[in-house]
Amino acid sequence: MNIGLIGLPKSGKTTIFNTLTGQSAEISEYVSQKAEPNVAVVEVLDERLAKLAQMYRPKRPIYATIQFVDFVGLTAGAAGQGVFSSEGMQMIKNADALSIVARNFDDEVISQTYGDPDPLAELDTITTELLLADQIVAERRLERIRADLLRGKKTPVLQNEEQLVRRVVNQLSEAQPVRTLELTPDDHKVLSGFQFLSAKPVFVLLNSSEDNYGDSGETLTAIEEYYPVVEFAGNFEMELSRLEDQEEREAFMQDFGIHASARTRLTTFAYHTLGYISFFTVGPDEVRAWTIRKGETAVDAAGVVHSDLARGFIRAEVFSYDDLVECGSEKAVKAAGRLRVEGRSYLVQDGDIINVRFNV
Ligand SMILES: Nc1nc2c(ncn2[C@@H]2O[C@H](COP(=O)(O)OP(=O)(O)OP(=O)(O)O)[C@@H](O)[C@H]2O)c(=O)[nH]1
Ligand SMILES: [Mg+2]
Repeated sequence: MNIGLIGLPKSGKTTIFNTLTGQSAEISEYVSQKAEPNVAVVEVLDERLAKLAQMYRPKRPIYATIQFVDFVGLTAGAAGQGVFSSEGMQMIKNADALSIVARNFDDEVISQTYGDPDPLAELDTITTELLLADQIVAERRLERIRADLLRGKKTPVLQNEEQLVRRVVNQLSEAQPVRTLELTPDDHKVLSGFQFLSAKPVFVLLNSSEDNYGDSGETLTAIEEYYPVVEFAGNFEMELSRLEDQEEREAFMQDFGIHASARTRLTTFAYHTLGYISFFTVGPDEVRAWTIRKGETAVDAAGVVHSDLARGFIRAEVFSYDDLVECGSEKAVKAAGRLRVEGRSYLVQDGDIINVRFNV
């Protein structure tokens, strides 16, 4: 899973990135020139994994990870080119989900160039930009399909696609994102090739200052009408994440009124709002947590572990973490008849422990 940090210039994307890693990727008030991604691989803390490690005693437990990508040069330099650079657009396309960082802090230098902070206006600009990019893609495709249909290529597949893309075009022309269209799994398959930006799950990160953190209730409520939102004090939390001394760090956090580190808050929030769930693989060598999205199947889960497992999928042996804890051991789970054999299309549940039988 990778989440792209996007936003208008100087909203604090790299600062947020740094809070996640404790790293110091370059931040500045001034325009950055190069175009390259900063990538942070962040472990998703999960108490269940520690418990599983106690039971199976593997060499090491491996936590699930989420990648956060901060793209240097995301935004276009010159006026009239749209908000995002073409490399930036590509990065957005490649992301599984998006986190829009909105500026909610005062900075004289930044305000001179980009105006006073106005998070709602920033969100509006970005939302429009993403919808517009999708609209261009959808309308072009619709024209092509119609030309083909006129030329006599009236296959059911093409006619079906025409209907579907027409729905997308209508949706976008009403300024509604593709993500809120009701789609069948087959529709999803047809549309996935288009990589529509507004089809991606999104949440907003309101980047406040040390001074106004906690005072933006109205703004948060307004944003919540459209997007899930979480507030950060980017700069302050970046400093915190660099403190070596854990006790000192926790004392600062308590004073400031934040209950967990930026990293923990952000991964937890991302999990909840993006519909991510965890499943586990267990054994004496390795106990490991993996991430997939709610609604994904046993064969999807197999593919997350290894493409061979998906290709040669025969069946999945599944039991739940809760049953394991209740029964006390895998053996007892089996004896209680709580180990299930599931097929490819089984919908994976959070906390499933899965063993894939496969043959390649
Ligand atoms: N006061 C305050 N300043 C911040 C905060 N977050 C970022 N800044 C400042 O805003 C400036 C831009 O921050 P960056 O993190 O580089 O912003 P960015 O969105 O990555 O910028 P570009 O990648 O150039 O678009 C820096 O000078 C930061 O110190 C914050 O929470 N509070
Ligand atoms: Mg940056």
